[in-house]
Amino acid sequence: MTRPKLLVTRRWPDTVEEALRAQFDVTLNESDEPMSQQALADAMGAYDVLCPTVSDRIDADVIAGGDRVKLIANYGVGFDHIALDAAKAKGIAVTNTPGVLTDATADIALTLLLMAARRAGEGERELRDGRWSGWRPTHLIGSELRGKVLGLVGFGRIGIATARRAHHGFGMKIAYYARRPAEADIAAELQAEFHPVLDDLLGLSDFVSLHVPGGGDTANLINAQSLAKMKAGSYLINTARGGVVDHDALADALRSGHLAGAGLDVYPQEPAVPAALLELESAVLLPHLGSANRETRVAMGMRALANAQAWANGDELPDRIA
Ligand code: 8YV
Repeated sequence: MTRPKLLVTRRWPDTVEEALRAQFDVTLNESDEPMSQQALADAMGAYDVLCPTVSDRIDADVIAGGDRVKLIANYGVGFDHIALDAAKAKGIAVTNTPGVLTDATADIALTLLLMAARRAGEGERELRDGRWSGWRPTHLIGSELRGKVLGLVGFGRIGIATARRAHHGFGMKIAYYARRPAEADIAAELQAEFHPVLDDLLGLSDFVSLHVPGGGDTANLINAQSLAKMKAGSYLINTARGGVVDHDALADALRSGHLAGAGLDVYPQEPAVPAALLELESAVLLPHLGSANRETRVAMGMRALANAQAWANGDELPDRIA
């Protein structure tokens, strides 16, 4: 029996690649470079299943490139890089990998929050550059976390996991902005205050952490006006999508000192990083590490494989988003 042809656009952990090969006729992009838009479009006519990542733009032109792909099994939870409407119009199913990267991403949100609050990146740079002149009472003073308000913009799986770490681990107070209030048990566990108006949340938070999906609805949600509503001396953390933040406005807010710091893991045009931010000591900048631990990257691959298997068996897709 011929096995379905499956294309993996970037290398995945070895164990996942082996598991994929046991069931599919697998082609891997072995190069360190992402595939071109043309190569992705050509793949639409050559494979049954396409497994992209956040670094592939599966836009309407790519989807129009051929008629063979029946499933796009994304390796990741966010899917703003995939033109869902175009996929739907062609009857292509799309899946993602929810749940398995919640803890890893929340860990990185806390990493950024701690690094920004305690000026850890700035300190390490100073030390490595040989500029550290020794301990002194006023050197690289950061902010206490206990008792400070962490405002979460979006209160889904990752927002809640971030809030749990901050509240139970660091004694922070939790407030959140979302479309609807959280389940009563979660709100009670975290003593979390619901704010249906974003500006209200921004105005009372010492730290703001973004956990909304990317895409048109949230593009530049955090812009010059919203940054102006944030408390003087507060911090912005983003592990969601780069497009949610206007980075020029963020650089202005950091430069003027209105914001004390920012911690970013995602950027609008990755791997480009806005030049204005690179020059600012108060910006902690990570290269999209949200899900980057061994266990999580394997679990993401296994979840994409489970979706591909379900598709091959004609079963309901566990994580169908289109
Ligand atoms: C992943 C992410 O590493 O899952 C997501 O949406 O942003 C990441 O943390 C990446 O998307 C892999 O495709």
